[in-house]
Amino acid sequence: DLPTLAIIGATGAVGTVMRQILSTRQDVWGEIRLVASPRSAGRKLTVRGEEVEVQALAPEVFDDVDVAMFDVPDEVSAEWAPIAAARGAIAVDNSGAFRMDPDVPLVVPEVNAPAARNRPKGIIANPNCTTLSMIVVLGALHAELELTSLFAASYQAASGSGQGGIDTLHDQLSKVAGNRDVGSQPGDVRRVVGDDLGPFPAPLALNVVPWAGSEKDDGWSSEELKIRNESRKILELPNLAVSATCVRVPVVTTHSVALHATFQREVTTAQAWEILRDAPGVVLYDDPSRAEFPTPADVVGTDPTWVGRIRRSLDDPHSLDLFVCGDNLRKGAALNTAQIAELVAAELTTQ
Ligand code: 2RA
Repeated sequence: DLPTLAIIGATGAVGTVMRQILSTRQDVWGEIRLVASPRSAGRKLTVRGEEVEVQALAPEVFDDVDVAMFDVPDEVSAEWAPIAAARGAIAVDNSGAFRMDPDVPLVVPEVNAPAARNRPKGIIANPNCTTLSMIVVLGALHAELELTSLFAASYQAASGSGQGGIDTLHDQLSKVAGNRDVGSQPGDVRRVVGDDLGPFPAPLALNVVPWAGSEKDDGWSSEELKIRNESRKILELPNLAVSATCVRVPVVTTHSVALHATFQREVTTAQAWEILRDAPGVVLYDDPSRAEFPTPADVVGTDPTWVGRIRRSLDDPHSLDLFVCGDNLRKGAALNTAQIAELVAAELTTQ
């Protein structure tokens, strides 16, 4: 029998992409249960071409479930993933609640699939979308060259802040559209977009905002620390030197990251191309003479991590500079969660 899957948070932005992804996979799951807050219970949603009624989150929804995917806020996962595990399901969690728990593996199937088997709490965590936008490329390079330090500057899309982020960006863009004067005087963009900045601390239309996430010690943002801590855990490099600056840009969906990565071994641009051309889950798109490099507008809606602008550092033969783009709602969230769940499904069906 094929295993039973429950999606907790089936109605949200990531849950919607998850249902699309599961609809392209016909032979992995038996029953698929859709679960959400009591507010959404009773709604009918389509998955694999069938209408399924949404159930309200309660302990009984996990009965006979093999894998439960969580796409809900941290506090909901913190409470309910252990309940799912206690009822016999493997929980695959896309919140921040368990990512740094030493008894919970943090898994990116292309990079550290075997880690998914060691899950003493019955919980597997999915990384943050910014980490996921770059880690498949870094994992492939690290496997050959041994990463020793990383500088990352992100260009994060509005949808990383949820539907409210997308709506805010569109509202602001419609206010500035057609106004050819706006953007030439200090404060004029703020005046035109108004006081309601949605989830962002500054206007996002016609702007870039050097802040994403919540405030942590000494000026760092939560997003910057996630890049550092999660990369260290996934790559099993607890002392990896990492500095990140996270920036929000007026893009709807797809995060980009500019990377400066230093390796134990010397590297050439041609060698990096060779590694990345064959890396699973990666598209090498790197010919600036033909305007070939990844951009969010071209990458959105696709599954792989795209990489281009690969250059060996002019000052250090051990370092590369590169630019990556990944859809933050697909590989950055729903797709990686689905891939982890499929690893577990394969394990269960071969037992
Ligand atoms: C963001 N990475 O882009 C976050 C979402 N988890 O805001």
